[in-house]
Amino acid sequence: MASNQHEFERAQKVLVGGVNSAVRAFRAVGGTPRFIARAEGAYMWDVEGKRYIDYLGSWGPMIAGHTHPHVIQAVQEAALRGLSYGAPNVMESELAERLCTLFPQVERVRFTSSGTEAAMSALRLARGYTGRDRIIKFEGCYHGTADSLLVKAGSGALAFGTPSSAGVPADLAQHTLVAQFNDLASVEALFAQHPDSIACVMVEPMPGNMNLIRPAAGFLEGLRALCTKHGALLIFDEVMSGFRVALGGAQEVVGVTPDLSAFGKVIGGGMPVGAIGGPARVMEKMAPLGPVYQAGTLSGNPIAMAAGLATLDLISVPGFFDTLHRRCGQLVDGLNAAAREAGVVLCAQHQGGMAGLYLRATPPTSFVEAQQQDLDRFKRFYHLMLGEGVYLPPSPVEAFFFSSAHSDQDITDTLAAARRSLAAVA
Ligand code: KE4
Repeated sequence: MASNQHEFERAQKVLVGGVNSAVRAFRAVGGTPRFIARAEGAYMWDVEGKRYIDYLGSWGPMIAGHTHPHVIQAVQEAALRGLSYGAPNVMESELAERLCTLFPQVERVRFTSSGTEAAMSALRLARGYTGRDRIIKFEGCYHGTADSLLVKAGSGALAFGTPSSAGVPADLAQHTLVAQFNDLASVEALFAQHPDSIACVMVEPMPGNMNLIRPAAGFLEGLRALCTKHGALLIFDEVMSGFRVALGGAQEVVGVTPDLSAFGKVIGGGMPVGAIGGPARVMEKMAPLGPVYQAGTLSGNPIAMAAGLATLDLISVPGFFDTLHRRCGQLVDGLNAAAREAGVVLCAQHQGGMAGLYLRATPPTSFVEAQQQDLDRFKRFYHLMLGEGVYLPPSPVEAFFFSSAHSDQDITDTLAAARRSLAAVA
């Protein structure tokens, strides 16, 4: 009989930490990662045969649930036409056309194989377009693992207490200026200190990597005005929030238009896809038209394009996000009610199919507040829920994800599990 523990011990002999992405190692919650054997709809099963209601959703992509027939059929049909060409195929144009329709300021797209590549390439493009070296990012925001962006980063880097990674040369990191999310004055100060030398401001417009934090009224609008005033590009990293908080991402929710957008996760439907989008005048600085080099063997991979197109088919149905937001709200309202009933300091909030659960009295509005949680109680709550068959992201600084595959019964079962778990940690 296979066991998670056995598979974890086996994996650690050949994979660093037993994983291929640091956050999967359960370091923030302790215990043994679950080795997933299969997933379907709203569920995953581990190698021991235990079923979990999945609120990880592969960290965002699985907005229509696992193995949706429309996506699987598209992938199977594409696979029979070949797995990779290394040459243009029409599905790349189809998916790019969808992005240009959904995001009016996006006139040109470049696909990559990950969100990291998308953010990294957007950063290089901003530097190449402006001729400037410095960038502004926000403490706790995560944009993947490009060197310049692993400075006071969120997600696993934050969870493990290594927000600024080893191995990033100081003379590179010095060009990364760090501001505070929802603190416009901290951004103004950096522009004042470094006139005419900041290429871009890169931000998660609705962060999910220090857990879900809502932009304060006027904050993103202020970033837009500062970038326009100082000739810097405003880059929205919508790898997580895009096609997740709304079909048009956080920029649709807040009504602020960036210069460049980075996408990922949902637009691959579970397959490796990232994308950069923006006006032709900026994007065409990128190779082969311009001097900013960018390339990738599997960029625009036909299987990934097919999965992304099929997923966009599903989430573009009128009313999809209204329903997703309403039903995720039922879960969130239930969690808040359960915490009140149990007398446990826990709260939750959501936007579309992206949600945050916090071991504190109110949702955090800043990086500092996001750290002010009862981490010990979170660990206990996490493992109790896992034991109840509810799979949440294994970190207090990660958002969780609701899909169209989650049923009313799943919500009922999740809330029952939460009430039992809260009673045990009260
Ligand atoms: P990837 O390289 O992991 O596809 O994308 C990096 C990235 C960029 N921008 C944002 C806003 C992101 O959230 C991410 C990746 N998110 C993490 C979860 N917090 C992925 C999970 C992991 O690292 O395994």
